[in-house]
Amino acid sequence: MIPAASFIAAAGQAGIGFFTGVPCSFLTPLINRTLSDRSLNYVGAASEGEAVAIAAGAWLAGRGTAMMCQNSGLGNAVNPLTSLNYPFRIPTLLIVTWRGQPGLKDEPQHVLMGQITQRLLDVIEVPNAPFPTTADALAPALEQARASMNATGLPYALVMEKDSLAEESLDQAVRPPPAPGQRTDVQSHGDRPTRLAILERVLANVPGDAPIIVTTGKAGRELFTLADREQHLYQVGSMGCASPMGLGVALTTGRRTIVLDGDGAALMKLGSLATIGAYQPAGLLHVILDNGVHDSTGGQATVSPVVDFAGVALACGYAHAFVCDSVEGFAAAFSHALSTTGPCLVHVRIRPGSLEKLGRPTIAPHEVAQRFRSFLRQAAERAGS
Ligand SMILES: Cc1ncc(C[n+]2csc(CCOP(=O)(O)OP(=O)(O)O)c2C)c(N)n1
Repeated sequence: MIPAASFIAAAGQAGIGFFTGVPCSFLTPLINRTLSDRSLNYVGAASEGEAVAIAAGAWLAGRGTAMMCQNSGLGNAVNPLTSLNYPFRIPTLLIVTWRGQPGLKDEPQHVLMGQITQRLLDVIEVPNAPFPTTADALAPALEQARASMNATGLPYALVMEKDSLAEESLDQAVRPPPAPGQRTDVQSHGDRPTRLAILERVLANVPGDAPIIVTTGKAGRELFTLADREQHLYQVGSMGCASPMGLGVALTTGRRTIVLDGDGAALMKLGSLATIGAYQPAGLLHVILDNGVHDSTGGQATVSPVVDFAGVALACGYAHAFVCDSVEGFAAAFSHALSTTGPCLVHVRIRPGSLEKLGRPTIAPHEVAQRFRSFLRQAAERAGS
């Protein structure tokens, strides 16, 4: 059994200082410590997949990260681990508990995952080792994790048994409710614009030093076809992870960060809006390109026509939410949003369909990640932060 503070200090030595995740009772001391230590800014996520994406954003912005979760939550994390961290070569230290460890009396819902935790990590090519439980084992375990992540660019997992950590009290900051946000509706109810026309507006108006994270599917392909720039991060997989990645970037840099989401993707991880509203990243501008369908997979309807995304965002604590349905309305909303502080949503209703000759990013995901990371580093240097 080790004190959580010793683990955090050793992680710091290995360059890891950004913590996110979803609790598990085995993790309580570590999460309590990261919450009680105000210098650590633990980000509590709504789901483990979202936490993986938040950590990925923080890593792209220059932080060494750890994502803590119960092994049952590994299931929620598999999609971004395989389709974001793996192709983009984004490392994070996973601290995964071992509920249902064979021989340990545990609840029925943990039995199967307890039997397969390490095998599941092996299958998704996440090297893993037991979480250290003695003071002597700490530094070598973290050095091993650091060396592995540096060598492969991939996540590394420490699997934590019950009672690995000494008890820790909880002194968490009370998060004040955000001030009520503002809603601006500039809908004209005429013909809806194409996604391409809106992306052209984004490119025309976006500040040159603002990163853009774009959701999976045709939105990223269209943006790439219009312009391929170092500040673009095309999320070729990890559906729903654009906004939590944007949260990780915006919280880490404190700067303007643009997320271009789809309605299907936003619905897939709607909990991320709540995390964004709670953590109030000052520069996050979240655009939902809502064509009412899963356009990229053949146009199957989403439930977005019955969803008031602006209302959801405001209920979650966004500072401002715009609704628009024309190029002019979007241009007005987007430039207004760029001048506001606090998380901001622009919900633009568009028509389905895309460019006939649609390209695909020809640059490999891991190159996109490296390019985006150095763009953020240079932007921070230029800003003197
Ligand atoms: C986890 C996951 N589920 C399903 C898919 C398949 N898929 C790729 S794009 C897409 C549709 C995305 O819809 P939306 O966000 O509305 O964007 P649009 O295609 O309309 O631009 C789907 C279902 C996927 N890539 N990942």
